[in-house]
Amino acid sequence: MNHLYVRVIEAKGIHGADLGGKSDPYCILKINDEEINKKMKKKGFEFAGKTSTKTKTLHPKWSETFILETMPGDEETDFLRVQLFDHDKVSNDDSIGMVKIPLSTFVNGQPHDGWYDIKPMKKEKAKGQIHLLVHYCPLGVPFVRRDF
Ligand SMILES: [Ca+2]
Repeated sequence: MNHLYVRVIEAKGIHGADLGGKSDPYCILKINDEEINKKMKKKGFEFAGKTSTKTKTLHPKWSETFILETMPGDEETDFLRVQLFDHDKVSNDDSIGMVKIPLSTFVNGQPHDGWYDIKPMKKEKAKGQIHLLVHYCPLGVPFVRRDF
C-alpha cells in the first residue's frame, strides 16, 4: 500500500460556533468517504486520523502528523478529506467545514506545504483556511524527511 503523510499544522479565521464567537476545533482525516473507509478497514487499511481538540480559538495550532494508507493505483480517483469540528460538551459536535483534495495533487513525490480554503460540507457555516503539509509516498519510495 501507499502512504500519505499529513501534518495538520494550524488553521486560521475559522467559524466561531460557540456563544462568545469562538470554537473548540479538531480535525478528522480520511481518505474518501465513510462507506469506502468501512469496506477498506475490514481489509486492514488504516484510513482515518483525529487531531487533539483546541479550546476557545479561531486560530488553532496542532502540528500533528498522521500516516494514512491508500491503495496503489487509486491516486487518480481518491482524495484526502480533512473535516473540522467544533467540540461541544453538552451537545453533538458541529461540523465547521472541510477541505477535500485529490490525491493526484500530491503524486509528484514532493512534500506539499500549503493553505487550503475551508468549505462547507453540507450547509453549515464554514470559513478560514487550514495549513497542511502533505507528502505522498508511493510503494517503494522511502520517506526521508525526518523532521516531517
Ligand atoms: Ca464548542
